[in-house]
Amino acid sequence: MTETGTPRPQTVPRTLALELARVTERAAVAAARLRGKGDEKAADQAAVDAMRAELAGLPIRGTVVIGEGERDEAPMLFIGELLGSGEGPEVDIAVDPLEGTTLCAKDMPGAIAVMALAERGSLLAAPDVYMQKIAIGPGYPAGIVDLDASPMDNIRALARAKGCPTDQITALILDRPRHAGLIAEVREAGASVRLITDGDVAGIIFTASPEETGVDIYLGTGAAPEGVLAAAAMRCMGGQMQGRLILDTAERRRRALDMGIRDANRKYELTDLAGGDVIVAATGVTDGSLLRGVRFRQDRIQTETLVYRSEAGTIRRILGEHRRDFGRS
Ligand code: VTB
Repeated sequence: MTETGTPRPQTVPRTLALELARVTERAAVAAARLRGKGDEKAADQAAVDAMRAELAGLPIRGTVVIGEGERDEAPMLFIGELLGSGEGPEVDIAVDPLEGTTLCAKDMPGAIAVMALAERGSLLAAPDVYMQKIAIGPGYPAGIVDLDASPMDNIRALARAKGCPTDQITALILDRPRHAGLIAEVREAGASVRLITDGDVAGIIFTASPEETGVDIYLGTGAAPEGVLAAAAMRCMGGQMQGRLILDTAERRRRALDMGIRDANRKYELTDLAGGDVIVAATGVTDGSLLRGVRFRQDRIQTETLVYRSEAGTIRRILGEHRRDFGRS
């Protein structure tokens, strides 16, 4: 509402929430048809094609800000691609048609199709490099954890704020050799570590509901595009997050510069990553603790989708029932 009591014009109309659900549903179903087949590329391509086809008909003037890659390396959903019917609001689009390609190819828990649609210019256009990330859920004083503080200090500060000993804190970390030191330090602080093999968009989302997920904090380095998508979801859920791109080679710095990033060491706050009104949708591909995977029934296909809106803070869980030819016609 504005001060005069009239509703603020919506930069991202809320009716697009259902449209977004359909986009990720369709991508998830396409990927799920290739679930467990051991072919990451084919599953990813199927999700990309499905997502792009569905986005083409949306009443938006969209620009891909986070996509499958920079223009010369990705034929579809490349950064800068214009999408939508050409009528409607100007928006930024961030997509990860199949987050967790390996999880899908191996039919392991946690693969999702995810995207965000935001006010034009409000999502960080990040190159596909690594990003150091930290995230906690809502309800804590601003700034109690910080990307530049040691894991030990962050765990202690979080425990103090939560009013519990450090051994009741759980940190979620990607299981990678690069995180060996981080994992050791978090355990030394007394906290537990939950490891995931892939899928840190969901990993960060878990921090927003620690009572359900048991995850209090996300720490570590994952992909930057996923960082922006996770930030968009955190904007809707009210958590805290910071990120820093890892621009450790001249080539990576040049790619970042091409996308307008001059300060290679900048610490991005949540609203630098995803600033304006945003809608996020995610549909489960494989079963996971965030979302149930696609179910192929005799004559129906079932999907489960979460849709988040930053403006009102609504989170909707949508169960979809589709005909068996969903996405094929
Ligand atoms: C993460 C995670 C992805 O890649 O960002 C990770 O979100 C990056 O780390 O699901 P690695 O390059 O070490 O895999 C994924 O696991 C897969 O895209």
